[in-house]
Amino acid sequence: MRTPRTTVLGVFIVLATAALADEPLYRYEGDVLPYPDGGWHWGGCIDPCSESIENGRFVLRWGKLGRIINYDRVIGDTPKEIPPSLWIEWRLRSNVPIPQFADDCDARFSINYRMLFDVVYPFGDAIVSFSGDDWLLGLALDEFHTFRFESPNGVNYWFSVDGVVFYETYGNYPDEPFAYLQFGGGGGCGETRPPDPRNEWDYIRYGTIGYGEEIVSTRPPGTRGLGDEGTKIEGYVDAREWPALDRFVVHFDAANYVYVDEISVEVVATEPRSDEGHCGPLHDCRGTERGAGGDCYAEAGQRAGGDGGDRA
Ligand SMILES: [Ca+2]
Repeated sequence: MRTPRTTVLGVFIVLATAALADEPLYRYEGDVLPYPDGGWHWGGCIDPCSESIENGRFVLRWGKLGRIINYDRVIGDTPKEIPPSLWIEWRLRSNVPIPQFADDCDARFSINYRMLFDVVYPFGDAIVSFSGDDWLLGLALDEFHTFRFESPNGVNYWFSVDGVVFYETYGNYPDEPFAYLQFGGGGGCGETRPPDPRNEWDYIRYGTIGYGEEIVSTRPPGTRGLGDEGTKIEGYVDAREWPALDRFVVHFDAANYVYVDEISVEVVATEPRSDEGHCGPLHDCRGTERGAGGDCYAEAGQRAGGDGGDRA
């Protein structure tokens, strides 16, 4: 006797166009101290400040008294060595909330690259630009967030947090044959300073911005491969088998360390399926592989109102 179950029969649509594959020039993964092993200059952490490596993360603690700590690293010091474009990405967790009347006393990140120089101030729940005119508030406190800087030309640049650009501007300093970055922190200040302020750096990476790398293959839930560029592919999704629809593997023709751009995924719920072994009332697909059965697959797409893509 079958046990009735209710799941969702859906259509999984992937629109794949271009993807970024950014070549890393340097990766600090938080598994050694930034100084002397990570290639940074000493940051000035002395008792009661402490440095440690915990679970692949570089952890800074300040004890009762905050003290500004800064680690510097040279990116390039001749025109030839300075990358033509630059991205920097870092993953940080802090338990220090932003205070009401200050915007610069927790973590910090500085970048000097060609015609730009700037500083941003991340907190555990916010990030603020040097001028204080740009910010992003309301981040989940004491959770990791991914911060990213990008400059395609050494003049224009922007910062984002978890993919959201909060600050975009341009530099107008002389074009220097020297580039460096700096990270550190101050351990918080004011009434919001926790008893044990802590900054955890999971990684800091930088490299040049790449464009147009090919997506070689992917297997989103229920689909049969990747269609031509810009085409939609559709598949069959069973909620019991794919509880995490936002996680699947994408293969590129070159290393991609940072993020995928312009892949959109749309999952359209169509109707509940009430009996294991049937694709709802559409088609009996027992004995076929999920997502590979041509008829069942096609009918599911039609019922969902999909445009059909390049289905066989
Ligand atoms: Ca790490």
